[in-house]
Amino acid sequence: MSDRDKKTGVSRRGLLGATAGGAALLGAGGARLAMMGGAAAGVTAATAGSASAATDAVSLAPGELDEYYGFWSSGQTGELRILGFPSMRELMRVPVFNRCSATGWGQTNESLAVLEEGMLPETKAFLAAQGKRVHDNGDLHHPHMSFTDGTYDGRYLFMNDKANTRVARVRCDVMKCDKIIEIPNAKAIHGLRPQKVPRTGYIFANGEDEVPMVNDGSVLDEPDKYVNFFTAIDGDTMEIAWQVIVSGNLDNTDCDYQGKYAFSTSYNSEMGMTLAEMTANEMDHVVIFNLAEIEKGIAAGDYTEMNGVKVIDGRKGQNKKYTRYVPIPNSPHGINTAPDERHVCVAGKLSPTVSVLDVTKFDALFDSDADPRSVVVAEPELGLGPLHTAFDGQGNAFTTLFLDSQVAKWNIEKAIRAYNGEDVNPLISKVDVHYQPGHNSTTMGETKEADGRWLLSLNKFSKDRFLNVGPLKPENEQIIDISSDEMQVVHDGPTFAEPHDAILVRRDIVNPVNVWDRNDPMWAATRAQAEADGVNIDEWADTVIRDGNKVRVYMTSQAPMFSLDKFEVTEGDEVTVIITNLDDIDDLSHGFTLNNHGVAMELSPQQTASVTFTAAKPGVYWYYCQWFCHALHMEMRGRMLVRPRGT
Ligand code: K7E
Ligand code: CUA
Repeated sequence: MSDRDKKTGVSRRGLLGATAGGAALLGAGGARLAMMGGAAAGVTAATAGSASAATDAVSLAPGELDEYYGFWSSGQTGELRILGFPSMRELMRVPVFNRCSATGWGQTNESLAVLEEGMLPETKAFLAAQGKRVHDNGDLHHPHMSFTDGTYDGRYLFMNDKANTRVARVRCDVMKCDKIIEIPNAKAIHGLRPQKVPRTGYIFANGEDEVPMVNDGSVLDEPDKYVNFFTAIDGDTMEIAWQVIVSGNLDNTDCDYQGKYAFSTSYNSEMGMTLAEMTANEMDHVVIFNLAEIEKGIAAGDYTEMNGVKVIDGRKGQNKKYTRYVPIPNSPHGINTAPDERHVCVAGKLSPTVSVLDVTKFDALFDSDADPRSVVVAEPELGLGPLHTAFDGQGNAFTTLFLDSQVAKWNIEKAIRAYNGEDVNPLISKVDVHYQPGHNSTTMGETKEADGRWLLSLNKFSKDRFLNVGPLKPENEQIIDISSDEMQVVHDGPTFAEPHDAILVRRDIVNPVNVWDRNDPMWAATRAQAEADGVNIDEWADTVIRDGNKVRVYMTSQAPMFSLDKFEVTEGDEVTVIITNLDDIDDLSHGFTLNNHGVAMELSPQQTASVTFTAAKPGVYWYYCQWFCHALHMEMRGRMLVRPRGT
């Protein structure tokens, strides 16, 4: 029990009671958990860190820079967050699947183009029926950077939207989203990972929810008609390369360091629809995808075209060239490839075990009819509710234990020896975290350059760790010093809904620009329109073009003024305001907010952005710059006159 717990009189075990009760509801799975409860006893957990020298290591003096970029998901907030690590200072929010009031993401024409470009036609029609053009929510779980030769290369970040079945890309040069695609056939993209070797390459994306193969509303309770999809996306073009139909719900995914295989955990191998059905089996599985065979199968025409995608049948019992199903206990969740470039750790969730797969045994699995379990080389019992595993690059693994509210440190090689009958204990130590951890992440830990310096535990509940802010509490992300075998919690970090995952990237890998390139593709369409209108948007512009009832207002910003301090339109006009920020000094962002029109957008140095609205209310409306840019920032404003129709 931590000091904190003693103070509040709330025991960690007591807090767990409620959650453990929840597990019991799962029936067979819960019973198994309860039975395994004592399995990992014998290792005492370290107490959580109190203020000490170690906490100094994560705090920075004013003006100092962090050693790592942290790229955080934000769950149902839908954005990507950038934190400095280990200070945990939030540096930036990058809107992706959400609507952003500050930057105009989801409102500017440039962002709408990104949001609409990769949308399926049926979704466009569906949204139109709701009077909308784009979704304004998303559920971003898994942000991962592009790789070259097994480590991060600083080009892109890729991420999923579980809520609306999308995959997005963020450019690391400007830290803006430039591509969003909706994945056909699949539903609820969850696990997502970029190919590590030779480069990214493919983005692997799991469809979590199974749906009837023909989902036209005529099928509900015919489980054999339900299917699920694994998708490979080309990370360079953001087009779908191929899909594989699989058995079972896909959860998380990862791939090897050889460029040959991707693999996904799958819960609900039962293909059940209710909680009881979904947890009936003691064993679910990991699906292994043979990339070369799938590519050959596609080339040879062994696919069905579904909604424009080439789909291979990789269901259990189908053509074994493409997939193999490895039985794993019990509703496995996280799947993480170790920096040793050989071992893959699969967290058991409802089983207290982590199953270790050896990728060097995968060839034999596909070449012969070997027992799929032959690729399992260890299965240590670590504690209750193992969800995700991170690595230190020195042969050790760190697994979050959701139900136990702990992180277990264990040694992969020792786990293999124990599995082979040797009398060794792979478990090194445990530490209490606060509370109920999901993902965890080590510095550079999902690359071959894992450096073993810090572990981040992303805990779902914060309970008593912060000032009470009402029934909705922040989550708590804790930093753990892993420089010695006794792990020590050195920092609490509250976060808003609901980061699942984060990656910690050495700062030398990430090198964004300070000022936009005037020829950035982000506003190529806007530039083409300006050229057609005979307006040079790279220089001072103050032109109003009338085109029927469409009005295009070109202006520029330069602290502390807009080139137009007024313009006139007529009631009912469709008005597009196009602004280039001519300032090219670091940090000199302006913005354009139009009063009582719900219009606001960002204009960073050398950026062009545009926004379209209908001038529906006659009158004078002030527009102003919403980024404090100059001593005369308040004076950086102008007027739009909307004349009544017919005047
Ligand atoms: Cu474990 Cu969506 Cu990565 Cu949450 S998933 S924890
Ligand atoms: Cu420009 Cu404030």
